[in-house]
Order: sequence, then structure tokens, then C-alpha cells
Amino acid sequence: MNGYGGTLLRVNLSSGKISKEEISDAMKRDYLGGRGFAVKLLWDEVRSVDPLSEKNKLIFSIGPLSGQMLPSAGKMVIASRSPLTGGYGDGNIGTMASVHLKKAGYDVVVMEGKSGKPCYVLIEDENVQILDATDLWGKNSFEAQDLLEKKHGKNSGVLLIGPGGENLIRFATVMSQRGRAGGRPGMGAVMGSKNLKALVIKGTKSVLNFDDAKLKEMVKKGYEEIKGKESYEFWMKQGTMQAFEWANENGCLPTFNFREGVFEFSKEMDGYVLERLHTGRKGCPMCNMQCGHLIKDSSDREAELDYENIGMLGPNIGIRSLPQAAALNRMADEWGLDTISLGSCIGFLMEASEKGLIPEKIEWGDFEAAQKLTLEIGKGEGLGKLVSHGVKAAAETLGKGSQQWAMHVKGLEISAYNCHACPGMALAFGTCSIGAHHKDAWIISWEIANDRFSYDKSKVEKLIEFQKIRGGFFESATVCRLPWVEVSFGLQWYPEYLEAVTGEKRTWEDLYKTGDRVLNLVRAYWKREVPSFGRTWDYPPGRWFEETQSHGKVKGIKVDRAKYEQMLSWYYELRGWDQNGIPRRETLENLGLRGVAEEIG
Ligand code: PTT
Ligand code: SF4
Repeated sequence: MNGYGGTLLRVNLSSGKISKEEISDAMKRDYLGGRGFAVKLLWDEVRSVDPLSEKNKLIFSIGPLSGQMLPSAGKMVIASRSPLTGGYGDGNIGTMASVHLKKAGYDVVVMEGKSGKPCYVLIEDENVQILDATDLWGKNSFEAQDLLEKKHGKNSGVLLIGPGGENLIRFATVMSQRGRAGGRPGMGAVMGSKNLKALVIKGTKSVLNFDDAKLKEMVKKGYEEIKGKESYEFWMKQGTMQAFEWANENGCLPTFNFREGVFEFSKEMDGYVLERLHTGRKGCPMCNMQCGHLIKDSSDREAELDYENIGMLGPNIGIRSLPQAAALNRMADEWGLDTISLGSCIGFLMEASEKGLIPEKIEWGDFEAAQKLTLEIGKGEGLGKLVSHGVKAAAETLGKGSQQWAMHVKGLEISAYNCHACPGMALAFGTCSIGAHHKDAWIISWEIANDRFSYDKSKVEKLIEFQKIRGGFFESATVCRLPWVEVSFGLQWYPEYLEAVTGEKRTWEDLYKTGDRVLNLVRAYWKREVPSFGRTWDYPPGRWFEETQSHGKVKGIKVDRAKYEQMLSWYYELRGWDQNGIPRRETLENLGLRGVAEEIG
């Protein structure tokens, strides 16, 4: 099938063996790419392994649209069995490595085993080498990127870890291009456990598409459509930071470890402040709506901002200065730590201190303390050790009721949306494939604009529709979803792009079915790998059920547990899962997953 590199590359870091396999058309048709390829490989090859042992595998995969010259297509999925959650984990990173991987002729790289010493892998088309990385080990992700670019060229695709990944911090991410991060559920730690500092890719071949002329014409129209959208201008000014003011107004801005949803000082650090401090913009390849906004942080260093980062490293820990939150963001990028989990861990420690559960005094908003904690977390030392496995594990260690306000689902810390008064988004976090991430369904903006307080079945149906598009399609086609989400770029373009690239005609109904296959296989993977997995894993933390915010427009409101239960039951019914949340045999069989049904049956 056209549009793919067509080859899976396997690198065994224990034995040094490098091998290549053809990817079948059936695999391409059934799983599309990215997340689809990753979960199929994990299902087939990674069972009952310690996520940080050499038996785990780390998968880098792209889809038919990734790396192509079309809107926002420079994305790549990085997946593995997660050391943070124990289940399926992945992330989606924007990187030149996506373009180079496609041009080198590969769709998937599977990293296996463990190198005896620090190494990096260099892929130059057919030529693949495992090289010494002793001099890179211990370097932060900016320094190591500089050194690798110096050696292999400024335009090479580089994926790498910072010291957080080397130190096996369970929410370490993979980094690229000084500020792109991917793989929230500890993909950086898996990379570190293999002694793999980096992957450098240089591809020079052209991609064989089915109809390049048609693709070119449609792509031109696509880019024009994006630029012509009403919301484009404002997006270019604030990017994802436009959500800051909106979240605050609607009581969703995570504040003081998600205790509140309105931050008194939000005007000191929202998107308009960003506009005033703006020094430049960065982004992923092929994108004409780049969202990486740069400012000078409190140490006068350049930092790339996003709403999630600032929400979690600002109000969530009581910090009221944008340059200070940016400095923590920059530290997280250097250390290769996920900003969302980092903000949640610091918030957890601040609350523990306030409640007298730990002897250390750490005040909300104490920037120096937050910097110190970030370093300790990156090293896994001092108080950082308590949270280096995430807030779920920290609360299990600490006890004393802290489980109620350890803000995670399935062990993954919650992205920056407080849901005391957003039951649909609470369910989206509850049922996301990798734990509490907004990537599979950001229903919150629809929910607030439509019927915020309802617990109707129609809301559950809407949630599933979002999951099919976002978690199903975008993660497997492996292109950025933000053109659609943020400027309403037409979804109808994607089947057309796919046809021009692969030569296969697919409707959105077909793509939904592919997405369902992928999401059901992810669910089956959780069931197989985590013995206690079931309904109880699909609940957000007690804080949203038992506590309310003290001020703002949703003051006094909390998620109604009985109604959440009802929504969850409808969700399972609509998905074709039993009431313990496990896919039914006929659901799996209808998706061509009979063998999977037999294994988890
Ligand atoms: C993503 C998660 C997000 S989602 C953000 S900000 W966001 C955080 N960014 C981090 C960062 O930066 N540094 C850091 N050390 N940790 C970080 N952790 C957080 O990671 C990201 C963009 C964004 S910005 C979003 S919404 C969209 N996410 C997409 C997605 O998931 N799928 C998809 N097909 N397209 C997407 N487009 C957008 O990509 P994870 P990136 Mg990301 C500094 O990684 O694990 O998926 O978690 O990759 O290149 O940085 O792009 O307001
Ligand atoms: Fe990357 Fe942002 Fe563009 Fe998406 S919108 S491709 S995340 S720069």
C-alpha cells in the first residue's frame, strides 16, 4: 500500500542485532499506523513484563499521513507498557524525526533489550548503528540535542531523554527539538531503562504516494483553509494559552492541587500576558499554525509554553507569575519530565505539607521550593523520591486519606482541567486509554458550551464520538488534531488525504471502525496486563465527588457519584463492554479480534 515506508525496524540493544520486517497490507488496513501499530505489537510481543526491564519494548511509530507535506503532519507516537500505570502507555510528539523516519523508509522502530552502556541509535536510511553515548549521559535534553545536531547535522530528527529518563522517574518523557515532549506515562523512563539516550534519524528517500499531484492540490487548499479560519488570528497570538482565561472563567483552572477552579491572580499569567512577553514561536514540522510560544523565563532563558504546562506549574501550585511558571516548564523540558505530572506531584506535596502529613514546610506559590522540588524529583532524591513514581504511589505510601486528593486516574496525573462541575470531562478522564489525559476526548469545551450540568446518555454518546475521532483516528493516522480542534479545519479532508496517499478509499465510518479496533485492543491490553483491572479503574479521584470549590461560578458543585455510575454504565453498554468494563466477546469478534477475545475471555 502506498504512503507508508513499509518497513518495521527492530533494534535489539542487548545483542546488537538489527533486523527489518515488511509491514503487511492487512496490518496497515486494520491498524492504520501510530497507536494502532503500537498496541498491536505490544499485544503480540509484550506480556507480563516489568516495564523497566529489558523485556519491555519501546515503540516509535508513525502513520500514513505522518511526515508528509500536509497540515500539521510532523507527529509520532511513542508507546510501551507504562512504568507509571502498568498498562498501555503512549504519547504523541511533534518532531522532525517523524519526517526523517518516513523518508528513511520505516513506519515503526521497535527498541528491544538493554544496552550494557549508554548508547544512541543512528538511522541513516538502510544504515543503522548503535553508537556510544557515554559523553551524552547526564546531559540535559537541550545540551544533548545541541551535541547530536553538531555531530549529525542541524536538520536531523532527534528523539532523546533528559536526566529524568536516565534516573527512571516514572513520568519522564521523550523530548525533541528543545521543548517538544511526548509519552507522559513514562516513555522516557523506558528509554532510560534501556540505556538509550537518543535516536537520531536521517532519511533521504522520497515517499511513494498514490496520487502526488492530487495530494499537492488538496494540501494547498487545506493550508489556505486553516489560514482563512475566523479563529486563526487569535490562535496565532495565544495558542493553547487561550484556554487559560476560559478555564478560569468557568471554574476549571486547576488551582491548589485541583481544590479550586478559579485562581485569584489568573490575569497576571493568562494568554494576554503571554502576548505582552512573547519573544517568538516554534512548532512541529509542516505546521502553519505553530503553537509553541516563547517567552523569557524568570532566569532570562527562553521557554516554550503551553496551557497545560502553565496551568499545572502555575495556579495548581499557587505560582502567580508567568515567567516563574515558564522557568519550571523549562526545567521540566531540560530534565525530560512531564509537566502535568510534575505540577501534580508538587501540588500533592504542598497540600501534604499544609495538612501536616509531611514534616517539611512547603508553601503554596513558593517558587524556590518548587525549583528545589523539581530538581529532587528529577534526581529521585529527598522529597522527590516520594513522588517519583507519581501521586498514586505517593498516596499509597503516605496514606492518611491522601488518596482522595492524589489527582490521577489509572496512575496517570490529570491534565489541567478541574472537573468538579464537568461530569462529561470527568468521564473522559476516567475512560481515556492511557489514564487521565485529555488526548482521547476533550469534551469539556463542548460540555460547557452545551449542557454542562447534565448527566444524559447523549453526553456519553458525544464522548464516544470524540474518542473515536481523537484517540482512534488522530493517534493512528498520527497527525496533529489541533487544526480540527482549534480552528475547525474540516474533518472531511482526512479521508481524502488518505486516499491520495494510500490509494484506498475510506469513509469516516470505516475510520471509526479502525479506531474502535485500536481502542478495544488497548482496553484488552490493560485487562491482560493488570490483574485487578476493571470498573474501579475508571473513576476520577474522590476530590471531585466529595469536595466543592469555595468560590467562582461553580462554587458548591461536585460530581454526583450515583449519576457518574449511571454514565459509566451507559458508556460500557454503548462500547459493547460488560459492566466491569471488559470488551464483550461479540464486540471483539465484530472487530476481527477473535484471538484477543479468547485470551481475555
Ligand atoms: C501531551 C501533553 C501536553 S498536551 C502538554 S501541553 W497540550 C504538555 N507538554 C509538555 C511539555 O511541553 N514539556 C514537558 N516536559 N512535558 C509536557 N507534558 C505535557 O504533554 C503537543 C501538542 C499539544 S500541547 C497538544 S494539547 C496536542 N496533543 C496532541 C495529541 O495528543 N495527539 C495528536 N494527534 N495531536 C496533538 N496535538 C497537540 O500537540 P503527550 P508535542 Mg505531546 C513543552 O506528548 O505524551 O501526548 O502529552 O507532543 O510535540 O509537545 O505537542 O496544551
Ligand atoms: Fe505542532 Fe502545535 Fe502545529 Fe500541532 S498545532 S502540529 S502541536 S505546532
